[in-house]
Amino acid sequence: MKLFRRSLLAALSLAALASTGAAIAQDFKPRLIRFGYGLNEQSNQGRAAKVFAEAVEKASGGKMKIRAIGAAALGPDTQMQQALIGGAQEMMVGSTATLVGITAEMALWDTPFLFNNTREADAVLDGPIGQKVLDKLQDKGLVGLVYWENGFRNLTNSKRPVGKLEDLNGIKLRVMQNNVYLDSFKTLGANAVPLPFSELFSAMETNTVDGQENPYNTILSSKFYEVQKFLSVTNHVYSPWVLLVSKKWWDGLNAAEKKVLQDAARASRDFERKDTREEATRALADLKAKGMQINELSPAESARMRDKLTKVNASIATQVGMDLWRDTQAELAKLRGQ
Ligand code: TK8
Repeated sequence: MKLFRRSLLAALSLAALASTGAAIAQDFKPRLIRFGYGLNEQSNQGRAAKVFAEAVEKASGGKMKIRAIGAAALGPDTQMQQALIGGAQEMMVGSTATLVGITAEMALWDTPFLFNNTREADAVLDGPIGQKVLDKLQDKGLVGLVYWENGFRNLTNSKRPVGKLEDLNGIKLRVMQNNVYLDSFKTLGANAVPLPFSELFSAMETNTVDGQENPYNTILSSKFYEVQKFLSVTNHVYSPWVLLVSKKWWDGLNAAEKKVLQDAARASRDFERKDTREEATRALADLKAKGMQINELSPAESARMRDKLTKVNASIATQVGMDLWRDTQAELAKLRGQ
């Protein structure tokens, strides 16, 4: 009888092992993970947050539960970052641009026209350079898991069509809260005003600002077309989002729990990029149908904008460090077959 019981137990634990893969069920403690983000549930960010949540719950046998909270209900990016650092919130996804005050190396991603296309963006962000920048977060109390795509940014405003640089003169333009964005748009002649994303819609509605810049997906999902008439196709910078974990909380997880989050993060990244790109290909037509007037910049005007913006590169290089800047340029040259 005793022997029988022992072999039954052995068989049961073998079955448990088989059903959860390498990890054993008791490796997962019940955990509630507050995961904040800034856009609404119907956005690309919201859809990918859901995919992440489902992947985590499934891989942990329902033990690790993600409570995804969108629309900046837990506060704008900067506030959530502080909550993560202090351990009052477990996870978030947000713009790398709002992290520059914490980790200067993040300014690398704000370099105007750094990437020519998403192939270059994926290669650099997912490669050693992207990882190096993520690793810098650790000293500041944050763990960066993966980059999602926010996308190439385009300019909108409610004043006038912007088809050349001079049209930007005096336009009150909301920018993300960091010095690179502020410098970039001042250089272009706009009256740049830093504001958190969560305050942007009402600032445009009340004409506190005239315009803003974001990828097509966000202009669509945040209904900016309701308060912005003109869209200029500038593609002036590729913006990543970054999936962040509170280091304080992360350090209390065991290896199996960390692996669940890392694997789910990668799965959500692959889903998010595909989903975002699909939506972006349709979005311009959708925005036109919603009544926006689209202005394509002539190649000559694009080149003028690009030239002007290269003025900010020197200060970005100083901010992120010359080694990182040079490594990135070298990596891009390699990717471009130069
Ligand atoms: C959402 C923001 C947004 C960003 C911005 O929280 O602030 O304009 O592009 O995606 O992170």
